[in-house]
Amino acid sequence: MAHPAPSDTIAAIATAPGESAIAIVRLSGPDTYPLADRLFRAPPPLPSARPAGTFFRGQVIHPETSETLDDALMLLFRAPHSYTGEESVEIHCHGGSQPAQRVLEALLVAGARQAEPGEFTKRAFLNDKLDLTQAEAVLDLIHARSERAARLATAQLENALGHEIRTLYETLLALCADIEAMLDFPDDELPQSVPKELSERMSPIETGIQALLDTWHEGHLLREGARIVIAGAPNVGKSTLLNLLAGRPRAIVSPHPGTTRDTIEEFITLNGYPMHLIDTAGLRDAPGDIEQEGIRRAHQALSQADLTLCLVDASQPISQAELAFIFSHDPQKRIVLGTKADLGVVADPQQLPPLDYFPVSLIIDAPLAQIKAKIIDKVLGECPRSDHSDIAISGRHRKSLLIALDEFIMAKKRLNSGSEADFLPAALHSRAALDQLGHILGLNISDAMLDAVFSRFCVGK
Ligand SMILES: Nc1nc2c(ncn2[C@@H]2O[C@H](COP(=O)(O)OP(=O)(O)OP(=O)(O)O)[C@@H](O)[C@H]2O)c(=O)[nH]1
Ligand SMILES: [Mg+2]
Repeated sequence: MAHPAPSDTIAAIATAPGESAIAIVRLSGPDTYPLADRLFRAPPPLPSARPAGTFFRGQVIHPETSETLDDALMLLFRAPHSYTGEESVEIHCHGGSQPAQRVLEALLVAGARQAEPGEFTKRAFLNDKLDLTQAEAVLDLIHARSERAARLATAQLENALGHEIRTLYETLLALCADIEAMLDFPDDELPQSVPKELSERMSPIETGIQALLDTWHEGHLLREGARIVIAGAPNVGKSTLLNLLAGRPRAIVSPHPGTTRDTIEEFITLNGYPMHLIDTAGLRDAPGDIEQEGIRRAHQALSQADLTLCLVDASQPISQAELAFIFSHDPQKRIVLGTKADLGVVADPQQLPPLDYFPVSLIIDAPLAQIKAKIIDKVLGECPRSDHSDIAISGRHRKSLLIALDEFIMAKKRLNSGSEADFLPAALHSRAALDQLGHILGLNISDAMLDAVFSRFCVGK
């Protein structure tokens, strides 16, 4: 599906709102230089007569009132050597809420159009400056909540994932051509070994797709972060643990059971993985309305948890309700901590596998490093442990890869049958797999799919 080249000129503030030293307004499209000549007053030559890369000072003038809006700097880019691949300029004005807004409004009055979210990057994609995985990496980089997530996004921006997908795509493209060539052979002239050989050539592509799929869990963790819920009976030390992991007194801790009523969320990073910690109200048959609502919210948080830290008071016998709560969780998605071990360890949930229960004190020499290590271990699960991942796919990539793999397996089955009637379906399934790999790169992608990707961006990017 070819996408028409944009014919209008877009403008947007590219920096975050609020007080700052400078703010940047971006302008991109065919009318960039006529607009820059009209609105930017500086000593000659005019912006359009200056070379790309020039950065110079002037005043931004309102196109109708000639009022001076700001004293600013202008940076010039020329197509195709700009972020969008189009004629483009940046106006660096004073920060704060007014200057950039007034400059933007002047550009809109003069004929530019307010850019939609991600439209600059979308134009870069449409002008072949980036493939779709790189465009998505721009978004990942902006949203990165940990250094590791930023490193992954940078590697993807440098095309680590795009390169891998493109290699698979090109190998499969050649294979598709050979499968389709079989269809042109007269009935009995095709050597019997050909379908088998073609099927064997599929194996490395299948392995490649599977290897990429295996990176999804880590990619999901790095992009979305894990949701870790701290839960248990009242007074077992849930808020104490939240504060310990957060490194600050985020939640109120008190000896009175039922202190925490609402869910309390705190963001942390462990080993470079973003994590949302959620402290919850103690679970019990609640006496009051407010506590009942807190417990309802606790259950809601638990239903979305990637990992639950089930806390029990190790200095007390463990109740049937607590055991039932622990066992309601998949062992891969729970850690059972017995708190208050400094008061003596009484609770001994023998029914639990020995490695699944950790008596700790949260107030005397709390083994914070050990607790963190256990959390990371559980959250990463089967994820391959590498210090620096270059490739970890997103949900969109996974969806396409899963369909590609299905199509691939069906194509292989047809080829392996050796029956001539199966050659056409084999060719169609291989093409369908190829299309899915192409979609990851942004090839032959529908406008709706593109809009879905770019609508997640901020305006000005
Ligand atoms: N001795 C001892 N006391 C602890 C430990 N952990 C927490 N406490 C104390 O236990 C009391 C309850 O701690 P919280 O962290 O408020 O417990 P909670 O589970 O959040 O309680 P609710 O919000 O009421 O459900 C406080 O007085 C803490 O100081 C521990 O490991 N040892
Ligand atoms: Mg609490």
